[in-house]
Amino acid sequence: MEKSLILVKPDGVERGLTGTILSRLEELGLKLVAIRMLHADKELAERHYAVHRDKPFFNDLVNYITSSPIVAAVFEGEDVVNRIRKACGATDPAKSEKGTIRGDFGLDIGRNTIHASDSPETAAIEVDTFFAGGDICQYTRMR
Ligand code: IDP
Ligand code: MG
Repeated sequence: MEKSLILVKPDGVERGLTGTILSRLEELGLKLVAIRMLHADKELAERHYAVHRDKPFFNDLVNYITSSPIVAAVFEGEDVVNRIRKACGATDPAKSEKGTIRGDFGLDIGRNTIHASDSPETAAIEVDTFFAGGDICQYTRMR
């Protein structure tokens, strides 16, 4: 079954939005299969954002995601990657629609509250960055 890795970023955790964000995803009928809180170090952050290594905002990105604890979670379900990306809204909160997580809670393009995998292939790599195989739980999601 398709998986997606999400991170509640420092601005989400610090403002007490973790539960709200996880609820929004659970309310889509998606199945939470792994979750942990952590304070990412530079090495982990650079690995997670490796695809952005050459971007001008790379250092800001790594500094921000390592500045305070985050919550990493894995959701599972049909078309889960696309469904979560839609629920997140556009990268820049100024451009994301109301009713989306970033549209409702994002502060600016850096502090945009949530990370979500952008393809099933990326998700598989990102899940492995934050979780061990045995961390992924199996159960039946009731509606
Ligand atoms: P995404 O999170 O919507 O997938 P990406 O393009 O993968 O967006 O960028 C990763 C993160 O880097 C974004 O969530 C955002 O916080 C940050 N970011 C993206 N573009 C910019 C930019 O132009 N300036 C500063 N930060 C940016
Ligand atoms: Mg991305």
